[in-house]
Parts: sequence; C-alpha cells; structure tokens
Amino acid sequence: MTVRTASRIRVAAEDALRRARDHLLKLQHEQGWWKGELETNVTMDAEDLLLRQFLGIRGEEETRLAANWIRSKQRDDGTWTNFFGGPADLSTTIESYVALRLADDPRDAAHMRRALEYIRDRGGLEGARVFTHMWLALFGAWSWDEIPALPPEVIFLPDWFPLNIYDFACWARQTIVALTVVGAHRPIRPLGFGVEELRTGAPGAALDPWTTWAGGFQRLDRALHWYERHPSGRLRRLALARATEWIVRHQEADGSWGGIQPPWVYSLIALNLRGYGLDHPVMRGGLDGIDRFTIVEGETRRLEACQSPVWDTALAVIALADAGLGADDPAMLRAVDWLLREEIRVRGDWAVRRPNLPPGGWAFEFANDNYPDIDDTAEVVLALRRVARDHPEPDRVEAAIARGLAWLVGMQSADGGWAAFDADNTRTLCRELPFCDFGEVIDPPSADVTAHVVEMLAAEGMGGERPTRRGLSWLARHQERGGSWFGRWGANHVYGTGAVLPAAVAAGIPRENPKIRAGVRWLERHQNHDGGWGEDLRSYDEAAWIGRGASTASQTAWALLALLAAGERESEAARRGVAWLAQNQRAEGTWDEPWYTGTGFPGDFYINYHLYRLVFPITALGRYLGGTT
Ligand code: R19
Repeated sequence: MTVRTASRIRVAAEDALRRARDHLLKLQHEQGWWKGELETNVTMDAEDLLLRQFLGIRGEEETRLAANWIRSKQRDDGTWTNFFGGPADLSTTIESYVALRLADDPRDAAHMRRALEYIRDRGGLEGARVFTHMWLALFGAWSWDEIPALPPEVIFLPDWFPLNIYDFACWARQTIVALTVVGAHRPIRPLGFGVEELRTGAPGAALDPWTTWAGGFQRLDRALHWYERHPSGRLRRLALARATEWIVRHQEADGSWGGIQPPWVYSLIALNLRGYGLDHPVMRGGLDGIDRFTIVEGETRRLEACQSPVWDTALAVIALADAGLGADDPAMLRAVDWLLREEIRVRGDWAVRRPNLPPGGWAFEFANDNYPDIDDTAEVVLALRRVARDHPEPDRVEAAIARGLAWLVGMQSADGGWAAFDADNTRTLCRELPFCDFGEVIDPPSADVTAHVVEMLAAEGMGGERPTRRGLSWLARHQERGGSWFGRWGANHVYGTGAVLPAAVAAGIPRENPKIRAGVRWLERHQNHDGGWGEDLRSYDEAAWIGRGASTASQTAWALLALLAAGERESEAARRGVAWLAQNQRAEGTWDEPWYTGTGFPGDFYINYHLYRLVFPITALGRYLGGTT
C-alpha cells in the first residue's frame, strides 16, 4: 500500500468515526442509557391482538394500528417472514392471517386470499408449530387434545430429577410453567368467527419408532392426555396453586416475566384463568408493562419482543471509549452511573444451580432481577473497566466490577464454557419433548458468550488463571474445521469469530498461534468483493451460506475487530473493510442495516438490533485508528 492510500484511508476512517460517534451521542437518553429498537417479527403483533381478544380488552384503535403494521409487512406473495429477506414462514403467516381477520379484513380480499393459498399449499394449520396451535386452541379453533400435554404437576419434580423446570432454559421454563396452567384449564373463548379455511384435513404426522426418544415421548404424551382427562383432584389443585405462586413470584418490577414476550403473555393468560381479574395489581402491572414495549409510529403499532438497554449501553460505552471519549465526559459519566444502578444484588433462578454464589450481575433489560445474564455482565464489566480509573468514585466502580467478576467465575459451566443465563443447563433430553418444536429449550455454553467472559477476565488481569485457561480450552475445542466459531447469539460465524479472536489474543494467546491464524484466514476467505462482510441467516440451516451474504456494517465491524486483534491492521483485508465502512456510511453518521444480524434462536427467531449498525463500527474504527486491540 502506498503512503498516499494509507493516509487517505486514515482520513476517511477518522471522518467516519467522528460522525458515527456524534450520532451515537445524540441517541443517548437523558438518564444515561441507550436503547435501540429490538426488531423481530409480526407474531409479536398478531399475538398481542389475540391476547387482548382473549382477555376481552381488544380496542378498536389498537387493532387498526397493529393490523396496519402487519399488513405493511406482508410480501407480494401473500406471506410473512421472520426476518428481512428470509423465507415465508407458515406459523407466522397463519398468526398474521388470523390477526387480520380479527381486524375485519375480508376473507375474499386479494391479500387474504394470497395468504390463505400459501397456508393451504404448505399443509395448513395442521403443519404449524405448537405455539400457533395453542393460540388457536384458546379460541376453539384447534383441539386441546392435539396439543402436547404438559401437566402442571411438573412443578413438583425436584431439581435433580430429569425434566424438572430448572432443566429448561430460563425462557422456556417461564413459558412452560405458565402453559401448564393454561393447558390444565383448556379454555375456549370467542373469536367471533371461524377459521376452518386454514385446515387442509391432512392427517397428523405418524409416530416415530418407540425405540427413539421422540417416539417414546409421543406415546408418553398419549398417556398424559389420558391423565389430563382424569387428573387426581387434590394433586392437580396443589400443582395449580404452586405454579400460580411461582408465576406471581417471578413477575418483574416492570410488570413483565423475564422481560420477554412469550412468558409475559402466557403468564397473563394463566393468571387470568386462575381468577386474577384485569384490575388485580399483578394483571394491571403486566398489561401496563406491555404498553412500554409498544411502539406507535404514524398509523402503525408494533411490539418489541424484548428490550436491550443494558446491552446497548455497555456496547455504547465500550464504543465511545474506543472512539477516544474520556471517562470524565458527561455522556460517559451518565452512562456509567446508570449501569451501576442497574446492578442486580439479589439471587435469581441461577442460584438453583449455584446456591452458594453471591449475586452481582446485570440483565439485558431495564428490569429482570430473576435473570441477570452472563453476556451482559461480561460486557458491562468490560465497559466499567474502561472508565474505572478516571471515575469520580473509583471504589464504587471497582466494587461493582469485583462482584460481577466473581459472579461470572462462579457461573462457569462444568465443561469450562459459559452459557447465557445459567450454569450447566445442558439436558438435551428437553429438546425431545413434543411440546418443544420451536426455538431452543436449553442454555448450553456457546463460543460467543465464552469469548466475552474470557475477554473480560483478560481485561481484569486474569488471563493466566484457571477459569480463563479452561475457557480458552473450551474455545479451542469448539473451533470449526474451517477455522471459524459458531455464533449462537449473533449471525453467525462472523459473530463467533469476531468475539473469539479478540478474547484469545487479550488472554495471551500469541497472534501466530495456528488457531488464530486459521480464524484470520477464514475471515479473509469470506470477505466480500466490496470489502465488507456479511453472513446470511440461512447459514444456520444451510452450510453453503456460512460466511456468505450481503455486506452489513455490524458484521464488517465484527470481522475487523478480529483482524485488528490478530495484528492485521496493516493488511489489505482490514484496509478494505475500513473503506467499506467509510463508503457506506449515511450522512448523519449511521449505517443502513435492514438485515438482521442478531440471533434469538438459530433457525427460528432472529433479531435486528437497531444499534448494532452503529456501536460495532465505532469500536472497529476506533481500534483501527487508535491501534488498541
Ligand atoms: C446477547 C444477550 N443475550 C444473551 C440476551 C439475548 C436476549 C434476546 C431476546 C430473547 O427474546 C425471546 C426469548 C424467548 C423467545 C421464545 C421462546 C421460544 C421457545 C420457548 Br419453549 C419459549 C419462548 C420465542 O420468542 C422469544 C424471544 C445478545
């Protein structure tokens, strides 16, 4: 590279960084936090209308605005998808169709006919996921007998017994407890119309052989259905009381359950069936909370599945530190003070597996005391470390860091990796239950979370210590054959590799290490001709898409973070990546990113985090220019 090109790219990077940083600063809330929209799919909006219909509180205006949003997301072929550019999804299309019928869209309108045609072509309601069947069963449009049984008596299983509620990932656990109550009541409330047209009359799938887990569970399911019709009265009453008490105890300060839509809406339905009226404070709090997850824009209304203020704020603080903002900058001080106030000092469900571990972590959301998570805690500690020395109350920051660090060390799983919310949540048998046909129901360690914790341990000067070495060994064992790492919570191998290389190098792995080199080569091989990186979400289902896709700002930044950490700052690959960021920036300092680069559940649920396009490029450009890695 000539001296002229080198200085030209520097100038472009500086200019891009300045504009991006200024833009990010403008997005900070006066209380100190950042929160980008967490965009998912229209099942959120369809189910919101169905929830309101079930509770008898569906208003006309809400219905109209939500229907406008759902209609605006329908594609020309009549279908709905779960992410930008993705394939049509049967369950999502069915739920959207029913929601639009609630909004009085005529069955014979062209858009409804196209949707119905696709639904019937693809097997109809019979082919939908369990959650979709459940929503329709609430209104008598699907039979409760055809929903996998899930008796509330599971609440009695002790925490060492297979398939007890603590074997399930926290999001599935909360959903399951609520749905056991709903399933025991088998409610049917009026929808106002029939949806027979959704059925094809196709017979259900044949049973798997009884020698397989799936086949065994399918037969067990029949036995459970028999029990459902003859439950032991006393045991059932006790189980429902216990489950109800568990649900009420797990409501968060903002009225939510787990800060996420599924357990939230199912808990409201369950409690209502248990006699909690709409004016009961628990119900009121839950319903009011949903309003704060609702975005009304013009003539549309949509719901966030979850909110990410802690995650976004930690990433923003790191980005601004990389962009050269000092810890004494007022924006940084406000952010750090807010993060310190968000620390969770009480035990949550995680303590079932780690009863002697003192609390001290952060959740993803504004309020989620029962579920601080490892990923957020690692990023918050990394963020606090960047400002600790120059903070007016350094002891306060150090004490929070020390508690977070100890909590993270204590949450290491037995195999040396780290998962998102729990330690040793690895009972794969949970996945075989007929009920569990959507998303993921356990929370095993992943490369991205393990890397974030290792990076944090290294920043705390613990690179050489046993938890870190075990984490590094976990990462070494989980490198893919091509040199990359799988991205559990971000898309996909670009995210995993972008997390692992900076962590490994920070923890003292030499840049020449063959595994690091293999990671670098994997990234170089998957750089697009335009200089950026992109990885399509289809990569979770089709190996041919791994590392391939249209360039995006967040994924380009992740690749750059890895290359910079691996000592590739002067490489052609890094220069072209930086040039892509500079050339594709919008005038106001951010980037367009319609593609979803966040992962909720590989294959099933994806997230467009609206701040990813900004915070990650700032970190990458800042490190490129500052030379820090
Ligand atoms: C890293 C930080 N992360 C560790 C936290 C990411 C949180 C993402 C938001 C998740 O929102 C959810 C959660 C669960 C569901 C489900 C669901 C699927 C199966 C069962 Br059983 C129960 C619930 C469906 O949608 C969800 C959205 C970035």
